[in-house]
Amino acid sequence: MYKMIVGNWKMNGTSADLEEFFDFANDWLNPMFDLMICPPATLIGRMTGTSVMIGAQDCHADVKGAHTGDISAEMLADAGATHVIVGHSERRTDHAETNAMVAAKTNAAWNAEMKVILCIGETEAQYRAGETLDVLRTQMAESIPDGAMKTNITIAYEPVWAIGTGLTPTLQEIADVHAFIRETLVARFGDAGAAMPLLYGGSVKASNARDIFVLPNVNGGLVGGASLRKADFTPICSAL
Ligand code: G2H
Repeated sequence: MYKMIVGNWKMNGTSADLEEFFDFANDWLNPMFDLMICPPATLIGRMTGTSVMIGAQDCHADVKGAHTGDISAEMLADAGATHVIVGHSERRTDHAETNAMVAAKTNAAWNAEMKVILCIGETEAQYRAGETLDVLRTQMAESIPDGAMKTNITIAYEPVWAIGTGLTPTLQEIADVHAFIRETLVARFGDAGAAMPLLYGGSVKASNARDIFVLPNVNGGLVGGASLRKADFTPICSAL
């Protein structure tokens, strides 16, 4: 099964941190899996020319225009990123991003010939109310555009209540949710849905990575906090 680990640095990292990362990244470069880092946009240009894949953390839905502080997919591609995360729950919360906006960003990324890592996940209240599958079904229906296939999209399941909290669903819950996501993708996209990579994200750490990564339909992890330090990230990469 295809395997990948994506480190999402969020709003962390300076050029000094990147130098430190490259000092030890060679330890993990393993032809058996793809390793991607999504640094802050300020560092994308500094990552080019290495064997680590480069992802951005967000893009605007427009190609250009009066959007102070925003960055288009075309600009991210021009800087050297091949992938972009869209729909991360922190974007949905901090910037009120809707499923429709996530779909528009996905199309913008595809138009710029970038690949998308599209995040879905339920809040703690939705989890407690037993609404997880309904929430995910709606998010997938409304935020994944027609035309999705393994060469242009990866779906990341990130329960919002597990992000940065140290909490994770049980292994059975992760397996069940990933099976549901797969089933839903296959129902809509057929063989293309069966082939799309699925990542788990939310408090992935050394102590749980190996157990999560062997679950069916889990092609790897989207790792936030634990991707920032060698001592935390190395065992996660070794677990794949
Ligand atoms: C979820 C994840 C990375 P963390 O956001 O996207 O973060 O691993 O810190 O929970």
